[in-house]
Amino acid sequence: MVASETALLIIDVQNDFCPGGALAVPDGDMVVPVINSIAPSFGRVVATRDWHPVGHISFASRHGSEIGTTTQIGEIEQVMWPDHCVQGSPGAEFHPDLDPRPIDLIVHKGVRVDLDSYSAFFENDARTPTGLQYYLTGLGITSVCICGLATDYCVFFTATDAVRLGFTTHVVSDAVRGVDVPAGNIEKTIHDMKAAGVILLPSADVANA
Ligand code: VGL
Ligand code: ZN
Repeated sequence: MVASETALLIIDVQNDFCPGGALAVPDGDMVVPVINSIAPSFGRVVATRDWHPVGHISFASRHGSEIGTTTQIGEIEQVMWPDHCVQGSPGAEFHPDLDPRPIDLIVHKGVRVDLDSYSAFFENDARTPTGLQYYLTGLGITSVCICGLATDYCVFFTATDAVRLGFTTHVVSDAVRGVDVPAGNIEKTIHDMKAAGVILLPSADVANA
């Protein structure tokens, strides 16, 4: 068993981020068996779902923009994504092989039509909390292990926010995959996570986290 003050955060293991999905992460489904194998060792497991309304601000279709470009919206540089993880759609469901039994709490993010959210802790205005911080601290959690999709977006922003909030923060290196938009972004964000104090850990070592 993992120490009781360490929670597992499973980020966005949803159909749209897996091969065949609207915003497919290369080999995104490969994280599923790894996550299924480690989740039962944790006393507390939280899963997030990207959960966008129709016409969400991150959808290129709303702006008539090209996918993968960026649009400045107020203070936020918003990447233009294909329509994905629309609330209640099959693409927004968890990958069918993800074992839901160990999951204690599901956090929905990106639910406001005019505001995106990559981090499980704060929306992209860096101010609006999802409430996850208070859930974890209220339970005496001081350390998190993060896995899921995508390394260079939701995993990256969740991990760097977790460090900023004072959690000892691990990313499970073989239980994440990235989109790499723009090219080189996975390498850059892994470098930046390490520089911020995130510990990269293979799943075989999670029991020692
Ligand atoms: C994500 C792009 C857009 C993610 C979510 O889960 O990393 N990436 N929405
Ligand atoms: Zn999204």
